[in-house]
Amino acid sequence: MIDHTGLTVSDFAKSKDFYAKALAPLGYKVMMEFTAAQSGTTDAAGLGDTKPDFWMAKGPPNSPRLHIAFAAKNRAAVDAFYKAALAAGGRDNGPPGIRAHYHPNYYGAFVLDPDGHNIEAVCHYPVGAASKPKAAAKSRTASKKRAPAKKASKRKKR
Ligand SMILES: N[C@@H](CCC(=O)N[C@@H](CS)C(=O)NCC(=O)O)C(=O)O
Repeated sequence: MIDHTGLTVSDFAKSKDFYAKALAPLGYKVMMEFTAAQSGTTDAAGLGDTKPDFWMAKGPPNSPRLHIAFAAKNRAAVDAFYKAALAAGGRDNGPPGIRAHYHPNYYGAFVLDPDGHNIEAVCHYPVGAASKPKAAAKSRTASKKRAPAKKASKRKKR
């Protein structure tokens, strides 16, 4: 399980503004920020919902570009991300819609950030099942048969 991740950006102020606006529809905001003097390395900012799990730092942009996908609670949030990201200066890399080659309920949108990093918002839930992870998981694994659960072996008490 990933706790937090990050990327490097060439224009820190520009990218911070881009991500703050693009990710707002997904519930993200800038939660922490350090100057180079404070961190001892470089300017950095952490965005998140309840904790800063997505970081950006000023520096030569990662090459080749990174791909980072953010979870959206429903398809409307994916649409809103796409609109906000383009309005914030992102470049279109795939409008909101189903990508059935991933799975039948994979609804995503793709935008390139100011450095060309491929940023996505994705909702895995079927329509009407938003915010119900169990329903989404069921829809993703419906075709897979489960192996019968093994009985727990009884341990002798000492
Ligand atoms: N333009 C494509 C973008 C698809 C895309 O970027 N998919 C991701 C995986 S979900 C990917 O291939 N990332 C690799 C990369 O960006 O190099 C679309 O709209 O479907």
